[in-house]
Amino acid sequence: MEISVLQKLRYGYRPKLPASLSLDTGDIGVEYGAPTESVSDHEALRELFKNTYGKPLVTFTRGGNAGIGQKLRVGVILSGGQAPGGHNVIAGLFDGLKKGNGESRLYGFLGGPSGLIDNKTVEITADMVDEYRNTGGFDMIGSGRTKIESPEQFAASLETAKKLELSAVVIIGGDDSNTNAALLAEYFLAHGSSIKVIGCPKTIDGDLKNEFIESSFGFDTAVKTYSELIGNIERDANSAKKYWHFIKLMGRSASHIALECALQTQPNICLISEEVEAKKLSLKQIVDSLCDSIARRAAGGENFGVVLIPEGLVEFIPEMKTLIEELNDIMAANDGEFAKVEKESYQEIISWLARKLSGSSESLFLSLPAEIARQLLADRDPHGNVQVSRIETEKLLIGMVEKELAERKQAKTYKGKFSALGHFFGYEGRCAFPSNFDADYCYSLGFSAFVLIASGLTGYLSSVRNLSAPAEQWIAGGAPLTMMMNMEHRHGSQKPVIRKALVELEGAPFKSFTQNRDAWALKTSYLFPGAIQYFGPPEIADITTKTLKLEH
Ligand code: FBP
Repeated sequence: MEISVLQKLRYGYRPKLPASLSLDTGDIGVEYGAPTESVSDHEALRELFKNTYGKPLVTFTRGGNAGIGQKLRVGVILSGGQAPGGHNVIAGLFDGLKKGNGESRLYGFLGGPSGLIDNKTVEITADMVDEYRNTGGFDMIGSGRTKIESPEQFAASLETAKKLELSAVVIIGGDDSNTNAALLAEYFLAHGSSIKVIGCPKTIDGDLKNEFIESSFGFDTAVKTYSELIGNIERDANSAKKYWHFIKLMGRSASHIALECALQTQPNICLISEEVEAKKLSLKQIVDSLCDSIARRAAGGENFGVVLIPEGLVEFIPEMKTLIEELNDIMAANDGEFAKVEKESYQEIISWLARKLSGSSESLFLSLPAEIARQLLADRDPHGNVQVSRIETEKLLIGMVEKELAERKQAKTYKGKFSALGHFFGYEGRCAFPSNFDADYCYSLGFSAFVLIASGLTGYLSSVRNLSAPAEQWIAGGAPLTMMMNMEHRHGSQKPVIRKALVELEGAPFKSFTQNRDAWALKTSYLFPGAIQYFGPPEIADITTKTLKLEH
């Protein structure tokens, strides 16, 4: 197979490990902390996770570990959206297993969690790992979004794991997939099986985060990739001085990606969904405020600019949120009926829906451009989420801003020129070659997952902390999955889930942004971060995100 020069050079990159994991495996010791509690709903979760609730935190230190040299058979799953570094988690896990005992084996479940349910596996060999070291993508074994949900799916998962005589299953995924990991760990124990389940925190969205998981992997590379592109667009905007660029950025719910990109590139405007929700801003208020900024720049002769829009914005605008919730319920409750009308003309769908929506949602739905209304009706993902990556919020806002500015022109309150272009940066960032940070972090997470398994632990998320320090000073260990959980209302009932970490309006990254945003809105202050540097001095090649630095 032909490979690029960069790929060849990246094969030779040796990921850095925390000092505790660089020891001879026999010298890696395990230190146990105090028992833990869930985020909230302690009683309900203690009841649901009778065998796995409340385990202690774990840190690896110099010491000894009786189980480390045992022969292990482990299965690994890549779950959910791609994130740069997934292959390195597998490489770290593989190298750890082989270092512990050369006869240990690693199996990859093909196509995500469905590979476990349907027993679709491949043995991961040394040659295979070498072909994917330090590369982006999940193509080594593929990924998928199947949720292990029904009793039959849980039973089939256990049966596969037993058939393969596995010692453990490692699930590399986001909050939903790791909720599944917690449930699976509990299920295995409750059904008398000693097969362990360990999670690894993945998602470019950056919303699987807490005291023990400082960042999910992939966020670093994705935001650097988007920031390079935004910087290039800013330079183009500042050269041509004729377009407003409206850029939607991936990140299903949380605005971490948009916020980090704003800190890296200093655009004129960056909307933050969490702030929109907290201030209960309506679509009209958002559009008015965008127009005010555009008009202020126009008054200074600057008829160009850059606006960043988080992908999940629509779900945080109160009236849109209500509309989406109503649509979710209608679609779930009228599955068959909806499928029938779906085939009819768009007008028929609208009048069918209009009969079911509340008065205010109906008028909002009818006021939306047909294309956006259609996108709101697209299939939900297996976890019941609206597929926000498919909703063209950037186009919705451009259309509404154009209309509002035209009205202001007529009223002679605005004299500028407005020509806008829409962009969506999402899939471009999910499979990039992992930055040195993600390459190191992922390798460490995989290696740490091996130590957790060898130490006989289950229901843990591999944890590597102190990430804003050099890799040797990172702290490796594990955090019990139940300590990240609470009960939430999902599809009509209370479900145990890992709490999503949204942007904190009291947090340092958001505060740093609000201190500067008024200046950036008026005066062109763009920063051009350029491409990810894979080689070179550590201050540029090993740099981490501003979010991580500000939070720690
Ligand atoms: P995960 O939460 O599974 O990591 O996926 C995140 C994400 O990349 C979101 O940013 C985006 O909304 C979604 O996946 C897109 O999903 P899909 O790959 O199914 O189109």
